[in-house]
Amino acid sequence: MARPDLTSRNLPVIVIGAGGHAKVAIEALKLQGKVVLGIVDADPTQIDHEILGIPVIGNDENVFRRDPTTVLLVNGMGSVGPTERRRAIYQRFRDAGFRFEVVVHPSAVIASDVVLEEGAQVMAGAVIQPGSRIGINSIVNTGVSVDHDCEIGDHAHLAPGVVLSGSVQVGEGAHVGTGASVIQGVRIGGNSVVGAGALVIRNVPDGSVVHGVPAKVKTE
Ligand code: JB3
Repeated sequence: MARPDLTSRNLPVIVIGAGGHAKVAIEALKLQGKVVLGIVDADPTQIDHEILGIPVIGNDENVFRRDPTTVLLVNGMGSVGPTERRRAIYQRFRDAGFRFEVVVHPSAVIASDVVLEEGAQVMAGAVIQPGSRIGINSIVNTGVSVDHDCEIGDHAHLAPGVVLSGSVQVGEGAHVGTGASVIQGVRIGGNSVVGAGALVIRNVPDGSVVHGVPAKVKTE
C-alpha cells in the first residue's frame, strides 16, 4: 500500500487547482477523513469560490509562504492529453520542499502489496490487483482496472474506465484516454497519448499518439 512515511503523517491538506479534477480529489479526501484547509488557484476570479464546501484561499503564494512540514499538498490538476502541466505543478512544489498526499477513494479495491508512491491518486471504483506499482503524482481515475503486476510510471494518467490486463507497463507521463483497453504485457511509452476507446495490442513508442481499434500510431 502507500509508503508509510506519507500516510502516517496526519497533516492538513491544500489542493492545487480548483477545477473538475480537484472536485473529484476533494470528495475522496473528505471520505478519507482528511482535513482540507483550502484550494489555491492561479485564476484570481476563483478566489472565495467553494468546491464541496472547501474555499479557494488564494494562489500558489499562499502555499509557498508556509512551512512545508506543516501541510501536505494534493495536485488538483488533471490532464486530457499531455501531462506536463500536472507534472510541472508537482515539481515546482516538491522542489520547494512540499510533500504530496496519496489520495484513495474508499470504494477503490487495492491489493495488499500494491505500492502507491507519493502523490498517487486512486479514484472511486478503481481496482488494482497484486504486484502493481502506481507511480509518483499519477492518477488512476474513476472505475479504472489495473490487473496484476502492472507498472504505472510517475506522472501518468489512466483516465476513467481504462482497463489494463496483467503486466502492462505505462511509461512516465503517459496519458491513457477514457475507456481505452490494453492487452497483457504491452508497454505504453513514456509521454505517449492513447486515444479514448483505443484497443492497444502492441507496444506504443515513447512520445507517440495512438488511437483506434486496434490502436495505431496517428500520422497526420
Ligand atoms: O475527465 C475527467 C474525469 N476529468 C478531467 C480531468 C482529468 O482533467 C476534467 O473533466 C477536466 O478535463 C480536467 O480537469 P482539471 O485539470 O481540473 O481542469 P480544469 O477544470 O480546467 O481546472 C484546472 C484549474 O487549475 C483551473 O481553475 C486553473 O485556473 C487552475 N490552474 C492552472 N494552473 C492552476 C495552475 N492552479 C494553481 N494553483 N496553480 C497553477 O499553476
